[in-house]
Amino acid sequence: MEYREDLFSISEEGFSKDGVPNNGNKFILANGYMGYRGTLDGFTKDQLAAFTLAGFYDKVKGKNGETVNAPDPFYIKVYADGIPLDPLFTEPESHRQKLDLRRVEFSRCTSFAVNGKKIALCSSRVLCGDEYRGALSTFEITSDTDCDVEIVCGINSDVWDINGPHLEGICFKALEGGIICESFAQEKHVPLSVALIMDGIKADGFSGGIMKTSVSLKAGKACRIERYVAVCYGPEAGEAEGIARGLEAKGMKAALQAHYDYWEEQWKLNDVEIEGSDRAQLALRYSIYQLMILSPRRNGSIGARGMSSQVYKGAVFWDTEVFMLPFFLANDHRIARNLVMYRIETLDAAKRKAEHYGYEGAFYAWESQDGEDACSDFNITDLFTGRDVKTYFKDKQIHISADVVYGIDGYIKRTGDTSVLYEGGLKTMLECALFYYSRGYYNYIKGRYELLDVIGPDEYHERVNNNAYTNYAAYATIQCAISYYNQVLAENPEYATECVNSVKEGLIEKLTKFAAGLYLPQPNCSGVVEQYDGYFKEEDVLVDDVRKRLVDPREYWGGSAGVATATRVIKQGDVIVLMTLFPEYFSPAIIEANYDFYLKYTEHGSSLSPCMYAMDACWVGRPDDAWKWFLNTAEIDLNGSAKQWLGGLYIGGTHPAANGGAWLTAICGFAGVNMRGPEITLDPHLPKDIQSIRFCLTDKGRTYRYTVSRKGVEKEEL
Ligand code: IFM
Repeated sequence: MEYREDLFSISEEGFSKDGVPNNGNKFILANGYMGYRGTLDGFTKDQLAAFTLAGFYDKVKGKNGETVNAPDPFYIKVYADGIPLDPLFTEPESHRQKLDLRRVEFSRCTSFAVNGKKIALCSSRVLCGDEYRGALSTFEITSDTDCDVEIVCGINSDVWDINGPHLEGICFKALEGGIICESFAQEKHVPLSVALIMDGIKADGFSGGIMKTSVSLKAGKACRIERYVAVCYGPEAGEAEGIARGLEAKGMKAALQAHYDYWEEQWKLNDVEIEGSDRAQLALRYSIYQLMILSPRRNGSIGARGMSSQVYKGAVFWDTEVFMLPFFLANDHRIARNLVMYRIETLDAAKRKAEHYGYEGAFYAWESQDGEDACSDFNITDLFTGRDVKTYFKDKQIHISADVVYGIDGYIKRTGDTSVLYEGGLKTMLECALFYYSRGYYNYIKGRYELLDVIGPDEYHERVNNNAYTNYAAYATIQCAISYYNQVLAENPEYATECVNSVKEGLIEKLTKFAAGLYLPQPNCSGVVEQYDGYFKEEDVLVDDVRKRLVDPREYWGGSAGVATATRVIKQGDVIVLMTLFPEYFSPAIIEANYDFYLKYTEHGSSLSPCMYAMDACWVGRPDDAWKWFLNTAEIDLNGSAKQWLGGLYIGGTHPAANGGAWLTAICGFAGVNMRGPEITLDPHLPKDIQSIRFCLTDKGRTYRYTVSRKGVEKEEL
């Protein structure tokens, strides 16, 4: 397919103040190490400008921990005759901003008419793909008349924090041609340095990180400022100046080319081409962009809001294993391994959490910050009283341990890399299985094991018994643990025995008995699986009727007083997640019955929701129904339609799980790829709006390009 710029970029003409917060998400740049919101040069925390560092957590006493935002080295303001050339204060003649998805580059051009002069500001920025601690920016000022402008630029250390301030001991040191900002994150005194070297402007006279200078512009001749940046923290904090200088020595053109080349390679494997719908093509590519820019550079995982801000505390949820990991399993097994190892390496924290609640085994963090649970006891603020509301997300969403095992299992199935089993993977699965065993309750009257007092994916119904998703997922965890144990036992009996004994003696027998007796809710006579004990007795009312009961649109629908709490209305598919993740337990007819039943009760209050319905719709042969869910998911960050508020809590930002869900729908739904079997198989269900879909999958070290069309499936090795 020929390259079309309009399907590899997004742009916006004209400037609107109201669009600034959403554009911060939509035009975001990231490189797996740091993310910079899509705000304009010179914007500050008031416009939600943020330079977020992935996986670098800090906790201010008495507040929630969150990722650290670095001081902003892209800060630059220009004044002509004292008038700010800033669309926030001076209406521009024209404004265009663009995100080039292929080159992973943000650019803008804004022109102003000031006292008879036309002055244009055009800038671009990248967070380097190759040297990921580096960043580059060009900034050009052009006037149609000779004139003087004043430039105010440097490093803005007044950063946006939700639960800050995190940075202490902020100090600036002059560098030749630039400045460095040194600080440390207060909790563990982790040092952070941001270095800025500028060419094209005399960089001196800084005060508080900012300098002012006057520049004489010649008509039609651009004043070009080049900025070379590095952000380093922890033991690498001392390297910032060297990295920035290294980039400067390379020169802007070569440094940018190295960045473009890096992303060109990433796109070669990860792009998915859709024929028939430009709208779907751009939205899917944008989703792929979002996932690629979040590929962690180090050991670590991906936060539920990526690097778009400190929303959700920068923490890692089940979003990663269930919604994002499959994308990396398609072609980037190194990143997939890192994601899986993140959980394996945080096993001790999960064991501590289980112990804290009086259980054995591993209870993974609902909101993981290096394995510790960052979820607070009061996760919601009541809109009317301003009081914190007790929620049970971290205490009762026990399905997270099963999701972790689902991820490890998926990784091994797809890659065949069993080394993770010996690097803690087997132990992790056994510990998770033990957790469910120890959490289980034997119901003597019914003669079965049950899982009581839990929250499933539908968070509007807290503390329910026998949530279908949780029970099945726990069952699958135990089966997985036993099966991998047997595999390792056959390969390396000594290791398997030592591993299982280190978890609990006689564990395999206990797990076998527990799994055999664990209650797995079965479909009723209409084929519907009850979401939890008593769900069918909840008030039978539909989503729109419940919505009408809201006093304020930002109200939380769940919790003790939510409008959905005592009704059948659910936040996201719950039984639907079960059937999407574990279709092997259900026939297509049962999946279809549940799709039809639960859809009308689903609010889609979570961005995770529509894609699960989309995949089920494909699998039951209704891909045209899936189409709308697909677009809804893939466009979520393009149209900013996702919920921004949860009670009084701001939850805006990007939605990488939905981006993963869009990819899942295209590949595993429309193209019908099954990646969880020993071999890749395809059972396509193309919606009428698309003619073909083309993508790469890497299998056992070899990469193949698949083309799925109405004529069938073609496969060629690359
Ligand atoms: O993990 C999700 C959860 O399922 C619904 N609330 C938001 C979380 C983060 O995306």
